[in-house]
Amino acid sequence: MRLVLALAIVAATACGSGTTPPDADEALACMTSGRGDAYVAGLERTGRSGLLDFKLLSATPAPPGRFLNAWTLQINTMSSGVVGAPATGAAMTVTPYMPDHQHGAGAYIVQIKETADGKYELSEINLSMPGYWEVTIDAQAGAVHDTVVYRFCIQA
Ligand SMILES: [Cu+2]
Repeated sequence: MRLVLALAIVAATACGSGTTPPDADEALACMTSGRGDAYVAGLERTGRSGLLDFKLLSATPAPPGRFLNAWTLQINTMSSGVVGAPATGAAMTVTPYMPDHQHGAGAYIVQIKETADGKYELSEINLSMPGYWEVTIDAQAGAVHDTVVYRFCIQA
């Protein structure tokens, strides 16, 4: 009975409102588990389908931090593992998600603007809590569709 009550309290406070202090322990647990990507400028990932190449050219702040983030992303086509031409005019959705708490970025919608061929500025990426976040980028460039996930441990 006592255990059940303790678990209920943990569940209630894990994803609390702005009145609860940030959970520094959760950020530390994320780092220790090694689930997050180690941020470097130019962090490159091949999409799930191997059709697009994603390169996180820069992040503000760097490494990604709590609350609002802005990223510059280069997307190129890919064929048989070889990076090709810039993927211009891509339609994209960018979805931040905290799987451990099963919530996203609240009311914030990631803003996307192409500033050069295949180069996209993503802003208002709201990583609102310390801990493990997944940012899924889904891109449709012409007939080509691919998805990539960047994973970061966000500090308090
Ligand atoms: Cu959360």
